Amino acid sequence: MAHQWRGVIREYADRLPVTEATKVITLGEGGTPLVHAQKLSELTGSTVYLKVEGMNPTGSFKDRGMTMAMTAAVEAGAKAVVCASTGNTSASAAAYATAAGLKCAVLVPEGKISMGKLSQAIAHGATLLQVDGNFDNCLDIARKLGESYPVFLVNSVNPARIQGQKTGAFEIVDALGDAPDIHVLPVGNAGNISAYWKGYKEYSAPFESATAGTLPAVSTKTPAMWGFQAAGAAPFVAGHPITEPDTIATAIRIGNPASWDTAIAARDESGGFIDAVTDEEILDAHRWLSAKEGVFVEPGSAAGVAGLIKKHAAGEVPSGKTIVITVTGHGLKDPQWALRTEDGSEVQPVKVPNDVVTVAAELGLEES
Ligand code: AN7
Repeated sequence: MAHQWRGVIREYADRLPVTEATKVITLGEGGTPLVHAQKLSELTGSTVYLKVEGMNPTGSFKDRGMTMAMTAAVEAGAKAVVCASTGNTSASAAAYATAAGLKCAVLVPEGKISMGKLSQAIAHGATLLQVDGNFDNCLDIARKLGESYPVFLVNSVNPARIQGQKTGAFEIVDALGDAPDIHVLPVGNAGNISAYWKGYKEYSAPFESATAGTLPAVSTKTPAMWGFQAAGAAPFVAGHPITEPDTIATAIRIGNPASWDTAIAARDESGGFIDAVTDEEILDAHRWLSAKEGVFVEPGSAAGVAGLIKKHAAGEVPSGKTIVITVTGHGLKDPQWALRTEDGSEVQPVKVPNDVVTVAAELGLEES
């Protein structure tokens, strides 16, 4: 019988802090494609998959956590929610607040979020304030608002967010039949690497469900977590917060990650690492995904792929393994980068008259 995906809370209810009575706020998030990356597999000699999170309702992985955070907000009797964001969290919060019937305020760094994300927050009716500061400054303010004012904080410092986002790991194991050997992803505020590691750990051991007793282990192993930051915004590589983070990948332009300790734990417990890639490497990977794999992502989302390509060039990617890369947000969020050529010039589509012979000639076609 045909099955409609019910969103991550209902699909994984027995592994989330919800009950039968919970009023679930969902837009049908999760259930995203795990796409075999043919060219990356050829390159590395490993089997590489892309977890395409741009296919979520608002176009990024944030929706997995937002369904939980908004459900928790409603449960707590909140009337309004607030978040700081480099763009995707605000788009997601605005949409889910609308679904929940809550007011939503979002704080974004002025001039540093993409047009697509800005328009989503506005379209969904959020009150959007552009702060004269960076994401880290926005998050400081949002946390203080959550502590001292009647607004519910839906950033990933809210544990409900991490609970929802761990379902990405569940879906990958469910699709592959076991955990991959290596999991690669971009790292910004570090909620996602923390959430994936939590998910992989929970799936690799018996789990005490609040509603369904002891659930057996689903996977036989956990992957090494390989995180990649943008070189200009790489506090984990520096070993300390960065006060002036800078990168064209605005999604991950973050200098003082909130989930610092859990990200370090994910890195170390999994036997992985967190490294950096340059903006140049990010844009090359962005082009690789579009032109070779058929997957359109936003620049920040390409950081994991950039990292894999870089590690391969250094001879540090094993062959014969299973590797999953989370590509976190849709290319339509920030489409301008696709219209730039490698030398930085703007792509100009060729203009033709309304005439089949000229069009055929321009396409190099001969009449058959
Ligand atoms: C496309 O929206 O922080 O390491 O405020 O949008 O879990 O922060 C976005 C982060 C990766 C990094 N890829 O994830 C926000 C925000 C995309 C993103 C990240 C983000 P985390």
